[in-house]
Amino acid sequence: MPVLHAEPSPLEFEPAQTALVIIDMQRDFLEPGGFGAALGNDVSLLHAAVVPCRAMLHAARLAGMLVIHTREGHRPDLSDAPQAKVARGAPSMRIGDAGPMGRILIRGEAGHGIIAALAPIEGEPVIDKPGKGAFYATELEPMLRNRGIEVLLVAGVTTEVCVHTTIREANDRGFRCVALADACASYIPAFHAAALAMVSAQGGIFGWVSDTGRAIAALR
Ligand code: TIU
Repeated sequence: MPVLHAEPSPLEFEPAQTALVIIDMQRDFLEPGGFGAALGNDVSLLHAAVVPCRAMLHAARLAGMLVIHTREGHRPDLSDAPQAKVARGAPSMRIGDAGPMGRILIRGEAGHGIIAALAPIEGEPVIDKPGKGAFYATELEPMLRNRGIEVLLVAGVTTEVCVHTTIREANDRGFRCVALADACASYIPAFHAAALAMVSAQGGIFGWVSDTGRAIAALR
């Protein structure tokens, strides 16, 4: 069985029981004029994750692993958007407002789409999620259980928000999670580092931390 070198310990994994989960690599978070920018963030900070995600995606496809993509967003009528989320803070544009890539964080709009470099292909499920975690109000858990998935390699943005929430949700459900450090990114670099440290601390309280170089080497 392949061994993934990781902190705090090596992890044996069966590729057929492992999924690559790429979180929210959407134009709304990575490109100017979307939700991330509306919150006042420098979206260029997320670009560091694109090439590692692409390399991991390629390796996972070659290995025949399950690849799952997620997108954060809401129905056009906002019926699945908590008022607390829509009203929060003082963004330049709120969820549902019209922006240069269409309505902010709304399903079907250009900004809601996954960036071209990481576009899903036939057979790769795309999970539309209304929250931060990919398990909340989605079909992700049965999808993983039905395929016998036990290990999740997790990449995407942002490390401390949707990636971390998903890893926490998965950990409580019994999945072994590996955060791929270089394939994750945050608008706040100190939070990226802290979020990764939190995963592997205390003997791996939420899981493991590795990187795409080590994960791709393990699949060879
Ligand atoms: N996908 C995700 O992380 N959603 C966010 O809103 N992240 C922020 O860091 N704002």
